[in-house]
Amino acid sequence: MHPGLENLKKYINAHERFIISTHESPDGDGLGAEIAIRELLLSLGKDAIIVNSDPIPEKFSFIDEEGEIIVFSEKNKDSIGAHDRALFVLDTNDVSNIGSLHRYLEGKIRGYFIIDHHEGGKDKYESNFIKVEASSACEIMYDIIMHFEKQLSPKSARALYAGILFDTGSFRYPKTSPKTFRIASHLVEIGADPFSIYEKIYENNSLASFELRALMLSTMEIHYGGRLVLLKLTPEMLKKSGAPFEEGEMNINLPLTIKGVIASVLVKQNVHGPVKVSMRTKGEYDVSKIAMANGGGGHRNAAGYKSALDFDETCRKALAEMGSFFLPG
Ligand SMILES: [Mn+2]
Repeated sequence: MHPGLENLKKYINAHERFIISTHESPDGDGLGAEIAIRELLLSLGKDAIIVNSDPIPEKFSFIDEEGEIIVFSEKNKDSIGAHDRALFVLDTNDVSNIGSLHRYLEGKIRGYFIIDHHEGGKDKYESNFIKVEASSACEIMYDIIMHFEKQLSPKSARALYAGILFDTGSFRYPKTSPKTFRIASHLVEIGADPFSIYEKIYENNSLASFELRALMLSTMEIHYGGRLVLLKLTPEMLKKSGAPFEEGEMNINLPLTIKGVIASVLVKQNVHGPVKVSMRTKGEYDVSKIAMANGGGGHRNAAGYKSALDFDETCRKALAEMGSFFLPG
């Protein structure tokens, strides 16, 4: 049994009312895990609400079938009842990643508990539930619910399947294990439909997002003998295309479909947002170390960080850092 489970049981026993949250720009994994843990907590006789700092991206809106997810705002903050609640932080091991909600909750809530699968945060292993071998937070959540011997509703099965599908890149990233498939199989038996969930996540792009993709590809740079591609996502491209930032972010995976390319780097900035770097690699090229050295996090083949430099400086720095993989000595 994973030691995180004992920590979790103690935490649930110690509190009656909970807030569940996930990282900013929530994805299928964080959202799916939120829906499932709320169902678990309610079935244990607890009170639980889901509150996120950012709205649900359109393509993941199907996960919130019953409209359970509250988007934090100045208007509704007093109705959350923060003083009376303990926090669950899902799919990130850094509490501050939950965004504006974190700044509001600081000093008010009764405690926090992390359920996550990202690298880093080793100092938090002892008192939380962090399992880096897991493909997704949803995979951990499935284990938790099975441990409590609770029935999964079709709604939660669909939510967990969506999270696993998304975080494994459709069952292909390195942490996809035989166990991942066994879990997926069970979720399909309960009511997750692989075709419709895939379609909702991956075949739901707007025309604007296609225009944004064209803008991004027209400025791509090829480095290190064709082994690395640098993509840029700028506020100007977002304004010109009218596409949402999240849809531009997805394009980081495109260069890895080119023969010989083993690394894709995306330098991105939302309108009025900070400059960020995302890195994707194949094989042994570990970008989580680069991310952590810059105050970020992630996995071996997928990681990122926020940059303190301007856009062009960030591009130069990101390229130089990746050079350690490609340059001799
Ligand atoms: Mn995840």
